[in-house]
Amino acid sequence: MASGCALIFDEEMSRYKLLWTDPACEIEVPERLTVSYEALKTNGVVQRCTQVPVRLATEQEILLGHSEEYLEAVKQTPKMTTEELMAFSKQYNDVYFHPNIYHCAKLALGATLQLVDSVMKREVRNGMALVRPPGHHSQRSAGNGFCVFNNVAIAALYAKKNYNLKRVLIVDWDVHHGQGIQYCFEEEPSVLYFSWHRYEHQTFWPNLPESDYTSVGKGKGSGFNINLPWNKIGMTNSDYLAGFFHVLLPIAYEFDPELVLVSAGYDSAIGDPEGQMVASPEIFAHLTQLLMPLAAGKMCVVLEGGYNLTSLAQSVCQTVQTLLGDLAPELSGLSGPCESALESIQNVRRAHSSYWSCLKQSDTNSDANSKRRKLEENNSEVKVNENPLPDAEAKETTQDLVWPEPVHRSAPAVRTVVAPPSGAQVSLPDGCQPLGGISKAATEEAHRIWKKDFKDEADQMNLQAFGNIISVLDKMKNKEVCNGCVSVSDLNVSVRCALQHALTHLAERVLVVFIGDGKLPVDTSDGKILLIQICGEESEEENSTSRMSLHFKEGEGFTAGFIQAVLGLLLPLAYEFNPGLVLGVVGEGKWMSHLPPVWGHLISLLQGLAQGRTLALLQGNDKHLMEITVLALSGASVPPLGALAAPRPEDVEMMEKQRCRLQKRWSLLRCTVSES
Ligand code: Q7Y
Ligand code: ZN
Repeated sequence: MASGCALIFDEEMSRYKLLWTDPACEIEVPERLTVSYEALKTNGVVQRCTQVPVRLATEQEILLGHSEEYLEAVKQTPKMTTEELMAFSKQYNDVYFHPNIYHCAKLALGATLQLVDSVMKREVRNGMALVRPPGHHSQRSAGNGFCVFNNVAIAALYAKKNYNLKRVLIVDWDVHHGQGIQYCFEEEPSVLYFSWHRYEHQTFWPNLPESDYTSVGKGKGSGFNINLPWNKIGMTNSDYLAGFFHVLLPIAYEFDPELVLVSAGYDSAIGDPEGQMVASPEIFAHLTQLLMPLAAGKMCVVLEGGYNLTSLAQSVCQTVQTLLGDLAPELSGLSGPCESALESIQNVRRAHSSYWSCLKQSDTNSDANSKRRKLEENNSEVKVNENPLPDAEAKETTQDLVWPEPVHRSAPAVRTVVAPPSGAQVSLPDGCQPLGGISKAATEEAHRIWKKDFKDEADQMNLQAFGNIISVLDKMKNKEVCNGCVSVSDLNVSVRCALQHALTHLAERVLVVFIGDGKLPVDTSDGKILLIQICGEESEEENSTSRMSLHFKEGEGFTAGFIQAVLGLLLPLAYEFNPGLVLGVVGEGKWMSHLPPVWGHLISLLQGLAQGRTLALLQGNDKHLMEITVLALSGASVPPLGALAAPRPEDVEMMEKQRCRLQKRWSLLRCTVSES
């Protein structure tokens, strides 16, 4: 499996600038690139990446996305005088030309295509191209919004053509709508385009009606264009995560891309004069992390906007460090999305509900009314997250905002330790080691917990498991390792031991994700434990907001239901809970044969939590399950889930019941506005 992260950059792309006064264009400066690259160097990131040289895009490649007339016109710009360049620029909207910009635009596109080649040839797993000029606004016959050639749109066409790809996902997290990409693929079902953007009901640039959620694509491409408009400024980490959990990720999983391209603009980050949003640079670590399990990790990130040099450089570092496998930083203080974001999320989900089975709500069937009534009751006292900046004040304040510098991130050389069942041979990926012997201290602690809590339940086998569990947790505490996987025979006592030790020595809050039947003996009454159970049997009604249990039957629709639960329920709950440790527990059960692929994805997606601290406890001797667990824990990519069947209606209903029950306490679960 491919590893490594490509970084593609050339200083040459900083050698053009605005030569006259134009307030609309003055923010697009050469320093955007040099400052970002310097930050990567300072953080030791450049040295850890695979340096891939840029190249000039060929005319044939440019013509994949642009008309001959436009190419011919742009080709003339290197010879123009400043006056001629000014006049030339005026035909387009908010773009400036310079004698060297044609050269740079060919390098920007060439760099993007080099990245696609490196990833598709498996020379690296993923990578980032740091380029100028950006691309997502440029159109077949027009430059627009600082963009000359549409780097990412052409990259998708190039990947389809040269690698015979049938499904490419483009995620545009820039704060502007990449209308150029939308126009390019509007009728194309092979390219799924997702963009969120500052919109403010069409009052924000580029002021297009087609940037709204109602533009879902045309003809065969219907359902393959997703616009999530932000109608207020001041959107937060919570709003962005809600957009991922409730819109992009479920659709992306159902689409099952073979390649992910990111139009990575950082004008959506805090401090940006254009975006006026307040999401922190660290959010990009999480957005990246959440996309990495798709397409077996094949992800090409390409710079678009970003005009606050500090915020831009920090955000670029967060992105590349995540591509390299560094542990995601903590996101604290998450809550639900604000009412305006919720409205947009609900609208785009509804606009796409006939195209994606993950969005088909169970309340389109007969008992919709009772469900709606229940929803109303539950929502009546939901507290709504007020974004910190009222519109009027935000304009003046967001640019002077100060925010903490992101904390240093690193990953220990040995990321994962494994204690397989005795005698079993498990193949271990890079960055992964056997746990080995148990320290004296861990053995003593195992005995202490046994004597105190278990008396006659524990035996020699459990004592061995206790020792392993305590060893792994101690290594996590000492930052020797990041996570671990331990084979156990008795789940109940092992979980109790792990919780007991973790809550006293490692974490204030533990998220327990339990896949299995029966009841784990876990006391969730003090709020320090959040227990999410996914099992094969219907369980009794719950009323605790510290527990959620979901049951799926084996067979058709299992994987679809499971992943929908993970994306739309488990992850929002987990992120809002913000645990210091994730305990992933798998018991034996008849649905086990379907579990490993989707469990691998679950473990990968959970790596954004607790700074990657996960302890997996696996019951029984399923070698395949242990291997996929270890693969995901080590940060390697897991195999794609393939095309998903529709989740079963009764499963969707069960999940929506849990959302209704829990969204009052956990507002990141919300994906609809309050009904009043
Ligand atoms: C394009 C862009 C690409 C100045 C407002 C001018 C400029 C719009 C172009 C933005 N205060 N609007 O950022 S990512
Ligand atoms: Zn932008």
